[in-house]
Amino acid sequence: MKKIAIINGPNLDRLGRREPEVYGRQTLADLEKLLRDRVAGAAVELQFFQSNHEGEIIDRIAACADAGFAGLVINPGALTHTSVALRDALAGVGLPAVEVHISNIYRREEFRRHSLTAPACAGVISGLGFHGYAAALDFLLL
Ligand code: CA2
Repeated sequence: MKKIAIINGPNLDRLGRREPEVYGRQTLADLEKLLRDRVAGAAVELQFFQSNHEGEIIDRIAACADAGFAGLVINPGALTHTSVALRDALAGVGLPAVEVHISNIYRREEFRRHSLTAPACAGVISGLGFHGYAAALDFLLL
């Protein structure tokens, strides 16, 4: 059984409730259903985690490594642009991670165009909405 964590950072619990023109109308519960349906019948266990707290996300990444997870799909939210601590956590665990952004961070404000966490990830998908999470999951299951 391959275990994959889907980690969402600050404010992503508000998905579908505000800024639908940027992030769409679907909620995190919709994302969970989409991904669970995608792996239905496969020997894959998905664990979903969202937190608005940097330290909790860092603790969860370490816990995933200790628990033998095969990889992480992570949307670090705004921590993408600010958190050396999160980058260090991703780099330190040695688990393959794919960074996902719902919006295309390269066509938005200047401060969103740089990711501190991306260099600690296998790759980045940005701007494809929920499809990005599905593609990231597919990659980790290859
Ligand atoms: O495009 C993405 O997925 C982001 O990671 C989303 C972050 C943003 O800070 C990044 O630059 C790009 C923000 C998530 C906030 O999500 C909300 C969703 C609905 C309503 C309010 C916030």
